[in-house]
Amino acid sequence: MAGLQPTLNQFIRARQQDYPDAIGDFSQLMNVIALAGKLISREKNLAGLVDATGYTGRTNIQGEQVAKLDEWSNDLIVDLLGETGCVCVMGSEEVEEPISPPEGASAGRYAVLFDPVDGSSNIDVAAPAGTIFSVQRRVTKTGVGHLEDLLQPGRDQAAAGYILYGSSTMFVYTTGNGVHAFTLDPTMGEFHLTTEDLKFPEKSNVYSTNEGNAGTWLEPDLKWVEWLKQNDPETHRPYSARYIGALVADFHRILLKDGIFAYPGNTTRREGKLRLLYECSPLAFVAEQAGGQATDGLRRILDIEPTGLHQRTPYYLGNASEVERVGRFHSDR
Ligand code: AFP
Repeated sequence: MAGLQPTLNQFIRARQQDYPDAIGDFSQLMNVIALAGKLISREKNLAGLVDATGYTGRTNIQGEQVAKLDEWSNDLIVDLLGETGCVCVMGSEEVEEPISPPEGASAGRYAVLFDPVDGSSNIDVAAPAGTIFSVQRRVTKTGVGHLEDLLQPGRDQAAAGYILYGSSTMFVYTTGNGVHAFTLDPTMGEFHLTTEDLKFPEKSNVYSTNEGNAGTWLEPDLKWVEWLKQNDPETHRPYSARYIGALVADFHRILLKDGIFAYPGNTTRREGKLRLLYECSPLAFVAEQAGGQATDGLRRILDIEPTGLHQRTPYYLGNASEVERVGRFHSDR
């Protein structure tokens, strides 16, 4: 029954006692991200009424149009995180360079990367979108705003997760001890635990990819999707296709129901579209903690050594056996 399950805050505080060096910074960070999620959720739900649909007229570092909600949410998260005193640097999809906490704020032990609104083109049509976040421990000793604190491999993440703005608003996170999901009760303004230690289901015959791009795909991906579509009931084929066009929403469905998400590289852009540090790595951490996998076709996403804040990677994410299978199609590439 809603309200009886622990709130996100209570859950994190209870777990924090397991960490001897915990001084409350981490739970503060999670609370601030959750607060941003509640505010973005409210803004998204009222989008047509509060001038939150459409674009600002600017393009971001990726050359993509900046949606009004992208900009608003980015500024909100930067302000909220910057004021905590828990961060030494932030990295956002919407900002080219590392972001320092404001002058006067103390520098904290964490570097936080985020995509403020992933799938923002869905906002105008009242479809799902999400926020993705990744928390790394600082590696530099002094100062703020260092790129080095952001350019760490995904396997070193202290925490990662996402907020899904769908028919419900969900907060899903991991600190490397399982994946936990919370649902926002908007009447209480609280996220309540809905699933502890979430795992991928066993069965899997759904694929999620933008097949409209197939004309530019490389041979391994063409052959893989052709295989998925063949009729062979013994191997549960053909697979069903599902694609929302917002990574968080596509991934959340797969995490709960089964399957694989793919955004391959292609002939014009070998590195694909999705960004390693604030899209792929955090969801890869969540996926692995839920018993799944994430690769670029050949390499484990969490082992990629980042070289740039906005670098991209081909991406295969989901049920372990499905990610292994697509890897076999890629093994001779
Ligand atoms: P937007 O934020 O510009 O809508 O992009 C969303 C996204 O980064 C990711 O959430 C989707 O999985 C992917 O792009 C969809 O890309 P395509 O429109 O090329 O399928």
